Amino acid sequence: MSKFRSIAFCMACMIWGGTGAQAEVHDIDQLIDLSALTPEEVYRFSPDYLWIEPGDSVRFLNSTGNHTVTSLEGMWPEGAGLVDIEHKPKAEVLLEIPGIYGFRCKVHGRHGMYALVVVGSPESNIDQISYDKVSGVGRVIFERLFAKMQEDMARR
Ligand SMILES: [Cu+2]
Repeated sequence: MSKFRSIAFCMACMIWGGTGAQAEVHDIDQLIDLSALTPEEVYRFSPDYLWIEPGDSVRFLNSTGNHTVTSLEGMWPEGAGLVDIEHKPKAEVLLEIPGIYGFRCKVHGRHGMYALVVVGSPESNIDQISYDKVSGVGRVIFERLFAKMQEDMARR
């Protein structure tokens, strides 16, 4: 296949995806909301939970100041590339491998700044989820996020 044709083919996969569905880009913002009542609401990802399809991307906004977007050890599908974003107003992450992805802010993780993204299906790593790298308040946050995920699993 010529170089031109292989590029054209790849663009077609990106645009149309394997199933014919168009890949989507989902925004997750990073906030410092000083009007919030609790520390875990002051420092947060918004939204802090998404269920997306393989091949979709998450565009993280405002990884600036002290915020980072960092893969959470113990909540990351095997084989998926690690993420570590800082000092970027916008950064897009393509998520192709199905599973549960945990994200933390390195600075505000202790205040519960975590997010959970399910790509396709949680099956691949749902049995290997570990809270070892999550602080006390993080556990409370993840219990809420996992409850949302279980509601979605029941619906699917
Ligand atoms: Cu932060």
